[in-house]
Amino acid sequence: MQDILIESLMTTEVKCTSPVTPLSEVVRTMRTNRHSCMVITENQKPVGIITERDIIKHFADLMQKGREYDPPAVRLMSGAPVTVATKATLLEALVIAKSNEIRHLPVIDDGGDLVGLVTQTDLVAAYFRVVETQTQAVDRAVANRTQGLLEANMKLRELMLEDPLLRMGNRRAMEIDLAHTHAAARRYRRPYSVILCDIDHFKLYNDHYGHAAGDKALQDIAAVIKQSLRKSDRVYRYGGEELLLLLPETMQEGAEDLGQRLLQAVVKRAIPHVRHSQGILTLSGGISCVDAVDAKESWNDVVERADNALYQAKSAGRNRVVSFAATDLGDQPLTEPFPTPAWIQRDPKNVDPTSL
Ligand code: GH3
Ligand code: MG
Ligand code: MG
Repeated sequence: MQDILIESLMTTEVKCTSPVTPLSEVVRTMRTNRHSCMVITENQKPVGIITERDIIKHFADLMQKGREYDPPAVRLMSGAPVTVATKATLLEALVIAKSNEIRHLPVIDDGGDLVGLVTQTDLVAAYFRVVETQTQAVDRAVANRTQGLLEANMKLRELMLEDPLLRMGNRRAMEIDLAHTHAAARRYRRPYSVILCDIDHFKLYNDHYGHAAGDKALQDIAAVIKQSLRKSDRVYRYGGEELLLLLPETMQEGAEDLGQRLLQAVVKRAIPHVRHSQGILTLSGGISCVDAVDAKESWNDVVERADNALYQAKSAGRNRVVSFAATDLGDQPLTEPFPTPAWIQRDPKNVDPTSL
């Protein structure tokens, strides 16, 4: 699986043009070549992309509002496009396309130059081929009772990107998305935030109501969280009863607002939990934010900070979120007591006393 690299899937017949090309010429070229998108480049580096959808939207706007008929490409194109490297794997490209909800991925070489294009359709088709081949390997191993069954099964599992219970990306998908988002944030000096959520006293819930009810409650909470997210936000199953939210372009305040809304939404859902002091299931959250990515910091460090913040939310009484900004290292103990109810707790050294 690791061997399937994007360079073997991409088309190199990618049509590109400059930001000043008039839209009419872009449309003509796409039509002549039967291409569904065109990449906008400057010095061979992709700086934007125009898809059929963008063109339809432009003409719809034109009809409604009487917009300029033939603007230059730069006026229609997306900002810095999401790209993949030639050496990215199929799984990486799939996660990047899915998490960003994009259908066309320009492919760049080590120098950042445009060298090809891969579509989500190409990726999905290649993925199904690989899964099919691996499934056949498992079937053969079963039929022949060969030693390779364990290995074949493991390889098949490695291909999975979705958690079957919660119908969201699993940890593997999360790691790929985080690595890509972190690298992009660093390249473009953009912020992003991570919220690590953990259900409070969930072991007691399982002990009291049974594992099947636990599964159902997990699904309910996952649904509540999904409903509270913006389109660009992503949620992954981090492990057991822990979910990780990845919030691109979101700074500390925005992440805290969302954290607060999530906790409130779970409280509002009011799933009974008689062995919890509050009588219902609650969540705790740890937030870590990246303002302009510190060159030394890896995405693992960002998640670790969120984990430390979560730990503090638990120690402080649960049903709350604690947040650390990029510069907070998370090694300062919080001073007790917390004001209650406390939906949001910031690391005290950053707290504006007037805001509490
Ligand atoms: P805390 O408030 O400190 O987080 O306490 P907790 O009981 O939630 O934490 P702990 O780590 O002790 O227990 C986590 C529990 O979550 C134990 C485990 O059985 C349950 N769990 C994890 N994954 C699943 C799952 O997929 N289904 C069900 N039903 N339970 C799960
Ligand atoms: Mg846990
Ligand atoms: Mg828990």
